[in-house]
Amino acid sequence: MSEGAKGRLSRRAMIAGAGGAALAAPLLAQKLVDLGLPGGPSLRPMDPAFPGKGPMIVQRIRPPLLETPMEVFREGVITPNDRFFVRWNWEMPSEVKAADHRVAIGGAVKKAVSLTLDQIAAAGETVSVVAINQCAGNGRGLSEPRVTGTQWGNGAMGCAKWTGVRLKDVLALAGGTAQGAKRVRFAGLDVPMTDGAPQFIKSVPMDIAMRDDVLVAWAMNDEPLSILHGFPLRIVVPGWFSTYWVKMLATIEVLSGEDDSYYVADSYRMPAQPITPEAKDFPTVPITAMGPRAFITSHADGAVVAKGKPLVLEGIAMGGDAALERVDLVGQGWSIPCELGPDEGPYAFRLWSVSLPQVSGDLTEIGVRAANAKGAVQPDALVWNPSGYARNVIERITLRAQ
Ligand SMILES: Nc1nc2c(c(=O)[nH]1)N[C@H]1C(S)=C(S)[C@@H](COP(=O)(O)O)O[C@H]1N2
Ligand SMILES: [Mo]
Repeated sequence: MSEGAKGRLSRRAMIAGAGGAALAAPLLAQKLVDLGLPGGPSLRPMDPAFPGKGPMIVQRIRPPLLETPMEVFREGVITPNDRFFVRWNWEMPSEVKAADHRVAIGGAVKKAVSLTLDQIAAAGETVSVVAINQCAGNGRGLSEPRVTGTQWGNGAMGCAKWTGVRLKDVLALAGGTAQGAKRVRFAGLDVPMTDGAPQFIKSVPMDIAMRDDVLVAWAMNDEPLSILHGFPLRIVVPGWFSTYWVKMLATIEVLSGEDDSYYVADSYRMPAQPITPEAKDFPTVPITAMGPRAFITSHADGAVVAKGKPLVLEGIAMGGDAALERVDLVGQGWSIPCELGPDEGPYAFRLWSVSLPQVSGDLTEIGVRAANAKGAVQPDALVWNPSGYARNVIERITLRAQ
């Protein structure tokens, strides 16, 4: 590993703390944002008072659920740390001491170990990957009919450069996994807030755990992870929804069987086949890999554009678990290919733009449709599911010509 990266890990702050008081601070100077949610209250406060954060849409204060305003995605493919969305299922510790932190590796390994941050950093080559961290419930607030869960707009996503070591190199420090090992499970330092509630633990199949780009990461956009984003270490699984990207990593457990824990066996699952909202008792599958998505960021729904003039539309797109192949601007029965911006790797956002020579009238219900290298294309109609997971329907807006 490079000396620079090693230095970064050991030289960084000994303690990262969000400051419980700051987290509980009243929402001062509230500005309200309208997320355009069809099925219920749509206004949310914007609050700049969270530690290390600029203005964020506050979905919940404790445990924090902070959404990124869409205009942030205009700035480029990297989402700045101070505008990156935050999601905790349970309360997170408000302080973590790096020197005392250990990651315990156990279960179906040759030798159970408890590792310091320096031992993790020295596990292998330091690797960086630019990847989108997207909540499985991103955009679920736009579902019709309404679904349960945090009513996110589309700002529960962000793209960062993540730096750490490979998970497989960390597992090797425990002598490797036993034959027949099936899954690798992760737990953080956060614990349930109510008695008897399940801990937030998640596991991935062995073949995913052994991928060269699945990391135990300590840096996000070249800064140590903040407490909100999982100081001191988090799992990064490029192309998979961030429910698997366990923060404040404290335990790695290799399983020799299936995972029957709540957040894998009972939650974060989707109907195996499309269902209607009335359906009961249907088979489910875990949500895992992401699909392609694209967003118009240059114009909001209802924006006014100049009639008779040229128009440039811009935005961001992602391929999901494969490289972005193309983006098309689509209207009612027409489509125009968009130009793609710089390629930061298959798991990153990519900018797109398209120039229309002349606006002749209203642009009604236009959207952008992304397709990825695996042949997945964004659907025209919402594939509704009871938790609004994995939304990737084409998002449409109308522009008024004047
Ligand atoms: N320890 C821990 N890790 C976690 C979670 C959690 O509640 N606890 N939530 C997961 C979910 S559901 C999401 S969407 C992402 C959010 O990552 P972020 O807050 O860094 O954006 O963290 C994941 N990792
Ligand atoms: Mo999530």
